[in-house]
Amino acid sequence: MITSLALLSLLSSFFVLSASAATADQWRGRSIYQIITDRYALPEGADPTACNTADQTWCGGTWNTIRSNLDYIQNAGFTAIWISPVNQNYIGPRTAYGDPYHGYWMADVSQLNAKFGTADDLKALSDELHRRGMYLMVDIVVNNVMSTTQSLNLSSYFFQMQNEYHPYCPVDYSNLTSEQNCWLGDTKVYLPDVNTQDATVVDAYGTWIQQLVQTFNIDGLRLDAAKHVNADFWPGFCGKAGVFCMGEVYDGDVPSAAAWQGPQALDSILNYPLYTALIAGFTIPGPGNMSGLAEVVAQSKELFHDTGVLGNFLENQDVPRWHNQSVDPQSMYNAMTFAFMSDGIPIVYYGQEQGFSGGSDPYNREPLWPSNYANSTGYQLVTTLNQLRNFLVNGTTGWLTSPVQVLTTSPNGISIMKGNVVSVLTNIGSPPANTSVAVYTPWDNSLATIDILTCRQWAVGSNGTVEVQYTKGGVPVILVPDSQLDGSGLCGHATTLQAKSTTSLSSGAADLGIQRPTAITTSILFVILSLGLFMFNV
Ligand code: ABC
Repeated sequence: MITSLALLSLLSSFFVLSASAATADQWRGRSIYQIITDRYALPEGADPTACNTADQTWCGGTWNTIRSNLDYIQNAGFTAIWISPVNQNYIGPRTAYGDPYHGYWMADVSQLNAKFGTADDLKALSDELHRRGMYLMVDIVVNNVMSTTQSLNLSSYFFQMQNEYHPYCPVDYSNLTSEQNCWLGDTKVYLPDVNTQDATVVDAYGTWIQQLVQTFNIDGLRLDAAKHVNADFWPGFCGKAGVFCMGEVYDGDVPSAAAWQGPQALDSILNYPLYTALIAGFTIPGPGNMSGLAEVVAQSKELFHDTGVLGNFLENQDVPRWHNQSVDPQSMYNAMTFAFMSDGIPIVYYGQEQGFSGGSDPYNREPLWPSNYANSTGYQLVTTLNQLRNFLVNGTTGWLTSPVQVLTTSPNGISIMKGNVVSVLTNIGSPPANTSVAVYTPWDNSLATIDILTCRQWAVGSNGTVEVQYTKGGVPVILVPDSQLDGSGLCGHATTLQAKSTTSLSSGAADLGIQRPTAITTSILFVILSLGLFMFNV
């Protein structure tokens, strides 16, 4: 006869499990805001002028300051956040690359990173996100630890046996075995490679990630340096985690990147092939390679297991800000519209919505607080893109799972259609231009459509053509049949989702009708249980 305690813990672990086991399908309709925890918000009274990216040191952001500034993210329509790694980092003298303010320099992963807060702080952040119907994605580093020397002081790590690490060799990127068994980093800061082929390591990592996910109710994982770990490690690891896994495969080539998505490896990867093609298509000045972008879309649909859950981004902590590579704001606005209106989960890197323009690491990790979290043009565009996408995900059927198709490409533009939404995008830039593009849509003549970004009416012409003039400059255009906007809250249409979206709705939940057990329901069920046990005198 199972004891009361065993039964209780079984039941409570069931609730924890059910509460956070977010799958790829539940993430498909989400929109992610990526945060460098140290750089998002300061505690009350902190000096807002003290943070200088060149110093490569801590500026003061924590899990608590994220929690107390979630409105800025939720009001922009995001339904998930991705935060920096949460585990203990190197503690020691400053290195040639400064201090581990970014969270990637692992020491003992079984401990939390006290620089960002306590276990209760991380739980509080997770609970507050879930109260708002938002998901928590945590960055996880299993490929390596960090060391200032080639010989490891094993006592400072989770794995303390020499054979649990691969011997030192620098990564040779032309050789897969070297990429997976040699050490990232360099001789100033070593990143000793963990032996993820070792059975003890595999088991310990499995138990560790299961506990971390359950303890903090994590909904998804961003897996650092995923291509530097043997692919067959991931299904077991993610199985143990029981949540959506998005791997970092820093590779712009579709065939080699696509090999990392699927039952043999990962649920998803960061879409570096799309990033590389968006840069080549939309940066000004730039190659303006729109046909290359169309090619990547076609190849991706053919080779990726599921383009709908790939992570679409324009910026992150490893690449220069978009505005550093392309000053004209319209180039980012058009590229961002592509990322939101195509297949995949849109990811916005903090500060992108404020037009930050830092260069390579460390200059692309600027503090956000000097922006005063302003309702900037970029912030407004992101908010509208999220509002439309959340409506298409929750208020319509079929948009999320209908594969994107390229309607037209030209040297200065590309038009895509997903579901019944046509996006006409260009790289001609801000200056008004006496040019236009004709887009052939499958729509009937005289169909009334609305451009979501200007709320202007557009009538479809003969043969389903829509003519886009650039007399006001190269702004993105998103056309939706007017009749399909009821309930969206956009362009004067009533809203049926507004109330839900700011409270409990999560893009996935609406579709699948799953409501997270709130604290109240859980405790009621708990009381019923303990009553039951009492009655049965178990
Ligand atoms: C520190 C300094 C840097 C200095 C570096 C040596 O040391 O700050 O200035 O250059 C963390 C910190 C960094 C820190 C590093 C090392 O640790 O955030 O500040 O840099 O100490 C992940 C994370 C990243 C993190 C680490 C390490 C890994 O996102 O933030 O860095 O934990 C490779 C890895 C990738 C890694 C990335 C930084 O390096 O694969 O996991 N990112 C080619 C290779 C890629 C390689 C990339 C950049 O170059 O194929 O594997 O990424 O080095 C495309 C091609 C790509 C090609 C790119 C360049 O061009 O398709 O294949 O990528 O067209």
